[in-house]
Amino acid sequence: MKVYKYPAASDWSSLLKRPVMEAAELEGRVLAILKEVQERGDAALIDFALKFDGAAPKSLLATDAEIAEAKVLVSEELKAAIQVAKTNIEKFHTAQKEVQISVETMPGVNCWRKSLPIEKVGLYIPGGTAPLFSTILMLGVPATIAGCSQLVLCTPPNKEGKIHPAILYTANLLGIKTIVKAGGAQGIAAMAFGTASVPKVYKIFGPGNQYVTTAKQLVTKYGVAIDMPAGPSEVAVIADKQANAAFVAADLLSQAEHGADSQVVLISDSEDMINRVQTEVDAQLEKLSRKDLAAKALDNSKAFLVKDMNEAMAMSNLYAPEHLILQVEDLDNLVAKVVNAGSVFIGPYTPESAGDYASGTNHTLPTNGYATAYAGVSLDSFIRKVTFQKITKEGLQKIGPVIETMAAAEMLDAHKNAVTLRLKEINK
Ligand code: HSO
Ligand code: ZN
Repeated sequence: MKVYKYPAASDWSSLLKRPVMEAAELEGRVLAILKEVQERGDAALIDFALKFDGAAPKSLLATDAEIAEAKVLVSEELKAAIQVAKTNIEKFHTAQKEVQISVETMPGVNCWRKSLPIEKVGLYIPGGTAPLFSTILMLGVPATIAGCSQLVLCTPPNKEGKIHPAILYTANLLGIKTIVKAGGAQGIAAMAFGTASVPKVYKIFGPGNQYVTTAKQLVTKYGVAIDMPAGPSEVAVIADKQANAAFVAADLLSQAEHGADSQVVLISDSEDMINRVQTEVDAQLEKLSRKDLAAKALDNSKAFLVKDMNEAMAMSNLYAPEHLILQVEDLDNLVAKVVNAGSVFIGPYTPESAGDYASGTNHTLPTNGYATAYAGVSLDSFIRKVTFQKITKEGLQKIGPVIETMAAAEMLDAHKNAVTLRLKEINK
């Protein structure tokens, strides 16, 4: 980690810049994949699996036999852990249901809003170096609570043309019927356009590599919605002198191990703390199975020494991290000052891993500074709030003249007439 001591506030935004992706070249390659899938459907998916994943799957959809096999392969311990996580995520997301309230804005003018589920949703689950079956819980649980009627899951097959057992097990546990062996941009294309085996969906969710991210962005041009724009995963930790350096280091490393492009930021008002964290990071890194990936991420990571905790929070708010971890003495004071962050982890015993897996909050969060404007995935991401209104005769007599006056001023006669005709009939 490179250490920056007391950087001037005017330099903060350039110091906190995320690396930019080479978009143009990638876009061309991804567009070609989208086009192939759009034109050749299932046949293209099989060809791409052979080319990118190393095997052509015998069937594009996971079979009952494969699901049965996965149930045997997943340990009882893992099944029990998944169950606890699922229950907590269910509790937290069920509580997000809104009670429908009808508002009488004027006598006889009633307006209300109803949450309607998005009927068809697509969940992308990365395979690759880490099979993120926890993401199935984060997307599948709220989709089910929302009442989405069709859930389609796409994930890359391995070299045997199969899906990782924990992914299959979790998807089946949630009752997801359509589990497709298609990863990368081709998986996104399949859900966006539909193929003989893959139903077309209205909204696509989930993390992925640069191909997946670019594909998601591109299919929005075809009328498909996406959860949010995404970039590499990131964390900022604010730690003061009394923080536990080993805990801080472990949290930084847990983010760094996601990938070489992960972003890790430490902000402290204590130089001694920064030094101790560095020592701990070096020691803990050695023991990690993914130490090469984590080390690469750490190479691009930064530690900032700042004047005090106010400055630390101001810097974090400017960075708008996906995850923000606070390990400071005066927690309440600092928590109150959080403005921009995807999800906040408070105190020494709240590691990011808790939210990544099991505490109940969602781990699909805005990266790349989008925490300034986007929230993470929640129940709301799977519904549309549709407005309804009903006006009585008396109501229209009250509000009608207002509408007539405004329509006339906008010179929209037909709008005005829609009211005038009715008022004439009422007053007959
Ligand atoms: N930290 C990741 C989520 C995750 N971690 C899944 C482990 N598994 C992005 O929020
Ligand atoms: Zn994680």
